[in-house]
Amino acid sequence: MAGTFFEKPDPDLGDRVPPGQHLAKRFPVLSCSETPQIQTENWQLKVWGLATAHTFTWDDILALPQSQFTADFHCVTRWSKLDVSWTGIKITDFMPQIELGANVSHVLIHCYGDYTTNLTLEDFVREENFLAHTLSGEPLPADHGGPMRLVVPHLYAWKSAKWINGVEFLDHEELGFWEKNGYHRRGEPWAQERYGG
Ligand SMILES: Nc1nc2c(c(=O)[nH]1)N[C@H]1C(S)=C(S)[C@@H](COP(=O)(O)O)O[C@H]1N2
Ligand SMILES: [Mo]
Repeated sequence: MAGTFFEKPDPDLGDRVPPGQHLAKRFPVLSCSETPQIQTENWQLKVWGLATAHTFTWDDILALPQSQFTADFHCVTRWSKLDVSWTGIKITDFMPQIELGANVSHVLIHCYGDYTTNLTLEDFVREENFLAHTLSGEPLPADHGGPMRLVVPHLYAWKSAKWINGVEFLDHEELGFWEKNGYHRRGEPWAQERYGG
């Protein structure tokens, strides 16, 4: 099994692979629920909480600047996938569309299928974070979070919420699905922030 799906990192890539991780040969699918089927014409992204409530449609989001990304992807179950290529919208290009209230310090990301995950505002609003609708030049497959997912490359991949449909702005931390179930509140792979904390 291990030999078929995973390999030890090449020494040349050693500095790209966080401690305790193996390289996945393909791109595994990891979901804790069935894959929801969402048509882009019905898709919505809502923001609420300490921000002026607003609903973005697919066309609203696609009208924002598009960027290409190459990002490494680290799952806490110990596989990593290097150089995944995506197209989408930078969070730093999305945020100017939102009227934030005072004292926002955290976000809770919501998804079709009810998955949630939490981030500090600082971890959410980073240059390298994005909303992805395209994977390797093809429309993002539903199993990988299509039509739209969040990608947060600097944290374990459970923060990269598939089927995103909401961002709730908060002045305190509220834990998401895995974080309530014993995973780390932040999940930084180089520090192996896997559980607790
Ligand atoms: N909505 C939702 N997002 C999710 C998950 C999930 O179960 N539901 N799983 C997370 C986990 S644990 C990982 S490793 C990645 C897996 O993404 P992939 O299936 O595209 O590899 O998605 C994350 N985002
Ligand atoms: Mo994961």
